[in-house]
Amino acid sequence: MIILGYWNLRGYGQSIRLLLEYLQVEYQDKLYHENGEEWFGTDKKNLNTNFPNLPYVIDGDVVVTESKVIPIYIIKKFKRFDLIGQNVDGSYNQNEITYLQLQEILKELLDKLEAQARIPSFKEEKEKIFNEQFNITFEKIKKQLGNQEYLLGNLTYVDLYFYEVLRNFQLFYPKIQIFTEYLKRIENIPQIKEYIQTKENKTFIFDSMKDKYYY
Ligand SMILES: N[C@@H](CCC(=O)N[C@@H](CS)C(=O)NCC(=O)O)C(=O)O
Repeated sequence: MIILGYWNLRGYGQSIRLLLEYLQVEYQDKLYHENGEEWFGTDKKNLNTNFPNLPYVIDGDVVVTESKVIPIYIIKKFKRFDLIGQNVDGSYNQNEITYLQLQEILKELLDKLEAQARIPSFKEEKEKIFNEQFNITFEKIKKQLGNQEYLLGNLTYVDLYFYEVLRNFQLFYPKIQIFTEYLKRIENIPQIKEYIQTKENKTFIFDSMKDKYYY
């Protein structure tokens, strides 16, 4: 059985959990306690890879780390090339490129939010920051989405990632409604719906980390 190892929080692990749920793969959601004892004390040293980190996936003898790479491993394993915008025969597909672009853009957006939210003045200035910095990117993504159901037309992993980015924005910007229909659409995918209703860990960030953010 695939083991997904990550801290007991959403973070870099959540969209990978959503992918495994979407694919209805049986997996162990190995959650590490925030005190880090189990991870740093034992498992990190014993993980059979030159690049031990969280999240990781263990699948038999295969160990994969790096949050952008793990989904590719899973998607290739289950031959769902469509979920990374690829054609089965490897021939050129513009979606494969747009997928990679979106992944970078969305990661930057999330990193920027997390960096900004660690600055004490964020609490007072967050609306201004949203309008001056984040909204520009959201407008571009809106254009990409257009009238399609998902960012590349059909569902890909980047939608599950974008979903998680939007959930983060909801936490820091509860009053701003963005991509509401799209969010609902993702949440209504049967496997995702089931996961949210039954297993989703509502704890967003460690209690200890909450102190690091201003919202
Ligand atoms: N580039 C890596 C970064 C991973 C990373 O920074 N992981 C953090 C949590 S988000 C961590 O605590 N890693 C455990 C460690 O450094 O041993 C990825 O995208 O997976």
